[in-house]
Amino acid sequence: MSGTDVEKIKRDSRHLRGTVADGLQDPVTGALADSDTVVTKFHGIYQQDDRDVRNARREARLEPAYQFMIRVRVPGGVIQPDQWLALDELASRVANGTIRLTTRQAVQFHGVAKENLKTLIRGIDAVLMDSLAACGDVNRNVMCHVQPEASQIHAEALQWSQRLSAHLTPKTGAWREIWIDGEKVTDGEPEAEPLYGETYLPRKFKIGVAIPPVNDVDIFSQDLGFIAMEEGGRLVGFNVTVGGGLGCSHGEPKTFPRLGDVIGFVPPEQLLKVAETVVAIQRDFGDREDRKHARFKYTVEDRGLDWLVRELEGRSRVFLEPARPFDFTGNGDRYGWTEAVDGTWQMNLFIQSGRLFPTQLQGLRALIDEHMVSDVRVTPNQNLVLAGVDAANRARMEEAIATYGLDAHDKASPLRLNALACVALPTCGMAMAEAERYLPDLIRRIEEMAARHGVEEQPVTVRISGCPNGCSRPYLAEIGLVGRAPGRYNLYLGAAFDGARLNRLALDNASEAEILEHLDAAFAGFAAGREPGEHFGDFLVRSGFIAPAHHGRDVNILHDHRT
Ligand code: SRM
Ligand code: SF4
Repeated sequence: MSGTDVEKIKRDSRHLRGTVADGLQDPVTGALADSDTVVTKFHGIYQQDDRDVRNARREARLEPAYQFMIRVRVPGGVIQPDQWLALDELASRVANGTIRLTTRQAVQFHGVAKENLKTLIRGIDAVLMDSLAACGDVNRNVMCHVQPEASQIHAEALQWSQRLSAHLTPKTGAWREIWIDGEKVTDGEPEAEPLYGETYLPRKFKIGVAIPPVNDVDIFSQDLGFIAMEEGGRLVGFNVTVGGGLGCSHGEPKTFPRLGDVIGFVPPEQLLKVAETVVAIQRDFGDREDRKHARFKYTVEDRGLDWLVRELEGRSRVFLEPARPFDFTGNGDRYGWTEAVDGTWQMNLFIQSGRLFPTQLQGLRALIDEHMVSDVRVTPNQNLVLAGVDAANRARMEEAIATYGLDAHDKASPLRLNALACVALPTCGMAMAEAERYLPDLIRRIEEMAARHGVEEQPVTVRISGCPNGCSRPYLAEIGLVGRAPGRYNLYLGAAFDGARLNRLALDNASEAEILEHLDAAFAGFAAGREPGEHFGDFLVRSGFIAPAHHGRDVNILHDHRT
């Protein structure tokens, strides 16, 4: 669908109503009208079909096995116990029995039939959650570093991310009207969208809040990023980053991943104004014709940072101060127990690819039923933190965690703990190759290889995506795989462990055997030539095994170390 088509659908949708309510009543098909599938994205609802049975159904002349993915918005990733229990119950009653934690700290249900959509959405509304703006051309789930009680600054940053989320949520009543109340607004424009207007943004928009030294939110991949700055234990403000984004398309050099640029510093009280103004700038200047050129990163790239700062300061009258110094050490999670400032404990569980299966869900239910946790938190790396645990309950909790197979961080290798996979097949309509289902095997093979070279204890980030959209942020991994076709991937190498440098194409459209052979050479070099404390990606760049990407445009330019 062209950008112009999507713009028309948005304009005609009467603030995201379309004909969704009528389409839900149609018993003849499990699908919605094409135009409504655009509208429902803004409601956090994606129409999909089970791709494992797509061909068989086509041959049997059946319509695809339509089903829906629902993404629940969870600003900062924090979920209250009663909310978690509701999500859990809905997963088994009206979805496919699993809960998928996402790379943006949200929660997804898969395999929901059209007739169950209302039940599911009403279920999340009943515990004061929603899915509005979890997808669509609006500001998405606002991310925040996930261990807010480690210090005061974490708690404040979380609050700011939740305020940002509330401030930038569309004002339309369509979500409530269609899914909850059922009352139709039939004519005219029922409510104002002061920020977004009739056509919302040209494209999705993403915001993250990072707290150095942890870059778990991958701040440089965000359209707009805020890096919390601390002085004497107090949050004094945020460095602002603009123009990050990762999605690109194979063979289309006009599309590329881009790292956000740090443009200055603002005190906390200016945060909402700055965010709102940047969103408005993208609303007014983003490309509304070509959706492949519509992200904010291209607006920034085409018009330049000086233009952006002038526009931002001119509109908001907020004047940026020079950025403050900061340092990141890694973009992964810290596993295991952490003591919070209030004396409680939090456990960061390792959930492979964020997929929680029924037994694990049962375990979480048991922990919550026994009042062992104050809340659960989805991390930016698809893991789960159990927060507010009493020191006295730690041993009992560890037992339950083992019984239900809830965590294996102490048994998993540093490679596995630093791996991410996007959903890909069988639900994602964009997938060109496997990701989540392939990750466990792929990592096992890389683990064996690292062990052969004696570097198995080195943490290395490995991220795999089923297509170049890059939902697992593969271009920020030391080893990135991006699907080309079934069983074939692009291999990218050399990103920085702290998420501050993109990687670069090392193999194009390669088989697993070719990838493993290439990685074998990389690990051999690393084992022989690394300096103390040096990370894999840094070594590959320093040793010339891979040329660095100085700009996002370099990422897809093949660099073969043998030539
Ligand atoms: Fe994503 C589209 C899954 C994080 C870049 N993403 C999709 C869709 C909805 C496919 C579609 O449009 O039909 C995928 C649904 C698969 C499924 O069956 O569930 C999908 N994206 C995901 C999730 C669930 C991956 C995961 O394994 O966790 C993540 C949900 C995040 C959330 O809770 O909001 C997810 N997607 C990302 C990220 C990472 C991030 O935001 O930190 C990116 C790269 C960063 C960026 O946006 O640049 C990302 N997703 C995309 C793109 C490419 C956008 C672009 O600029 O080109 C698409 C396709 C699109 O928008 O047209 C896409
Ligand atoms: Fe789907 Fe591609 Fe995103 Fe993976 S990277 S979830 S295959 S859109």
